[in-house]
Amino acid sequence: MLLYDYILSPSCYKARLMAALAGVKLALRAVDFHPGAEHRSPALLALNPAGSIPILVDGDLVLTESSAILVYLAGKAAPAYLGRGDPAGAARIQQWLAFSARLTASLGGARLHEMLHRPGDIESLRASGIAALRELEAALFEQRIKGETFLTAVRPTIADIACFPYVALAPDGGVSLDAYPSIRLWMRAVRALDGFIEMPGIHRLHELKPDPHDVSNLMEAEAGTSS
Ligand SMILES: N[C@@H](CCC(=O)N[C@@H](CS)C(=O)NCC(=O)O)C(=O)O
Repeated sequence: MLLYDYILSPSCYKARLMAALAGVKLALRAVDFHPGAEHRSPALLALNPAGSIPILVDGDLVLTESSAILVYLAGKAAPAYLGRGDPAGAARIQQWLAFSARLTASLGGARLHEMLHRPGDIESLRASGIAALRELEAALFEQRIKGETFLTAVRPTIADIACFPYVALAPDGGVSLDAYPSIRLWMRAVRALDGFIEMPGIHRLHELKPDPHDVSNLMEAEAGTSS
């Protein structure tokens, strides 16, 4: 499987992270996203007319949406990441996959504005990002009350992997995560998963890894740190 990839892209990182968690070996083809805008070159537009990365190629199959790539990688090698398959659970995962596109547009847009000087209304991008973070915080708080660490269950699913990167990188766009304790606990749980990999700006846990399924462990760990 070949991933058209850019190391600083949170959307590409979703695919790399899912592959790592699933134990799938990806061949990486580095795309000169910046400054070369290679994702808009004729060769890449032929693969993805939308002009975005990641793109995953597996034989004749070409996937150009990160959510579809997560479904494919999990389906191939880590079906637990697709949830239990009950109608409500499957629908909730889809709900979060759609929500992740709002994170890309808002927090991702703010990050592109700040890091690559993309034009855009930074205050409006940040405001939409903060609105999305508030929704996420409320949902994760509810999950914790139910004793569930992740977005749809006790165990992580592709919903978590789809939402994690742009949230974790929100500070790059000037959006602080200080006001969202449930989000910070959830990010720790994701970073503690077996097989977790880093990207620039998202690091492994330096502390002794807590059990991501034990909420009280996570709360204690969070209380003892400022990150
Ligand atoms: N809907 C796409 C969006 C991915 C996306 O926004 N990728 C960024 C890189 S992180 C991109 O290629 N943007 C094109 C551009 O900014 O020119 C997906 O989820 O795969």
